[in-house]
Amino acid sequence: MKFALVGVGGAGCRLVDRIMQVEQNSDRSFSGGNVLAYDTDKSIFETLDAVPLDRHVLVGDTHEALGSTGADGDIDQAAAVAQEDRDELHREFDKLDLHEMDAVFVAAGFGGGTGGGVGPVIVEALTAVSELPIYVLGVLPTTAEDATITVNAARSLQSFVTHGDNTLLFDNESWYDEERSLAEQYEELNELLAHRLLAVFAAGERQSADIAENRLDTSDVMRIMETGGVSTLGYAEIAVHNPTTLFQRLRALFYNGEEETTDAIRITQLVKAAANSELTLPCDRTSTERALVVLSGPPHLCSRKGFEKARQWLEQETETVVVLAGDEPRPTADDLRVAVLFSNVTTVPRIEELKESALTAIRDQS
Ligand SMILES: Nc1nc2c(ncn2[C@@H]2O[C@H](COP(=O)(O)OP(=O)(O)OP(=O)(O)O)[C@@H](O)[C@H]2O)c(=O)[nH]1
Ligand SMILES: [Mg+2]
Repeated sequence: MKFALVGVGGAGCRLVDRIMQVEQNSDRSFSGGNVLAYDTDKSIFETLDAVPLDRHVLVGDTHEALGSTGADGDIDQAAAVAQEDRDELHREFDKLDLHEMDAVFVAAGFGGGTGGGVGPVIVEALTAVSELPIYVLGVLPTTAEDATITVNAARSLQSFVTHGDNTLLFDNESWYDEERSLAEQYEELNELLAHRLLAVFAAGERQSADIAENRLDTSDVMRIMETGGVSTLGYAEIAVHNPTTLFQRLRALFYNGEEETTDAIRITQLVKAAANSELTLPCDRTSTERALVVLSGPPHLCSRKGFEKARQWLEQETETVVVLAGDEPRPTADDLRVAVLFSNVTTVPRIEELKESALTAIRDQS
């Protein structure tokens, strides 16, 4: 799938920058440089490595209400400024070659003033000007952060889900290490999310792609995302011995006569491990509406039988009729990777908790 990337606020810009770095260091092309980074705080732009200068968009610099460090957690102020400067913000969309894209991802930290305030305005505007699906890549805060951040996140979640076509979430609370400061872990967390996201959405965008057995189609990914609502990703990988020459392969076959069965079992186990892995947003898997499973690795080790069995298992496990599957061949790889996308999950304890904490915080303030 080809998708444009739009980052809003600190978390959004850092995430987009990380995803672009992965793209530049790989043989894949998915955004093709179609990127924008919006923030009310200009200091963020100096920290970006991959997003080029002409794609940095400073929001609200003519508004005195915003100080030199931007919205600073004030979601209402940020949203008001974005609404006022709407036309200027939209003009930047012209830099994106949307005709070449299948979708747009708008990334933001939901707890931020800028991410939570400017983000939904941008999502709404993109929906209005483009026929493409506008997906949100959102980060939920930790429970240890300020009440303002919790309230922002609960409020912006509502707006993002309303305006976006699907909202893929990452929960900092579930993933960060309490022993260390959160900011210190941003890079690792972003890396982890980028890796999972690309395992699904950039599969098939390799320039040297072989023909896959069961090729993952962009239309399949879009069909899974069509549900709207909130989505989450699971992931697992294992190292494999990948004999690449014919001689090595024949020798492996000679020493391991039951190769095919073991390959099938390995694939089934790997899909189960991915589905049961810690999700980017933990949830009850049976509450998902649709699911997608993507397998990637050396084609001769991607057992078709094992993969189909695993897909059926996932169908039962999630009590879902629509479970699509696809694979991405990487002939010289020495690992197998499986990513699972659960779309429109409705039983999500972290979201209930976030809403309750936000209500308590609002009550305490008044
Ligand atoms: N995983 C991850 N989370 C982040 C990152 N940066 C910020 N966050 C989270 O997102 C929340 C919002 O932070 P920012 O994105 O910096 O806020 P902003 O959108 O710039 O908004 P203001 O600075 O308030 O204008 C934080 O409270 C963290 O929970 C990041 O790089 N990675
Ligand atoms: Mg900021």
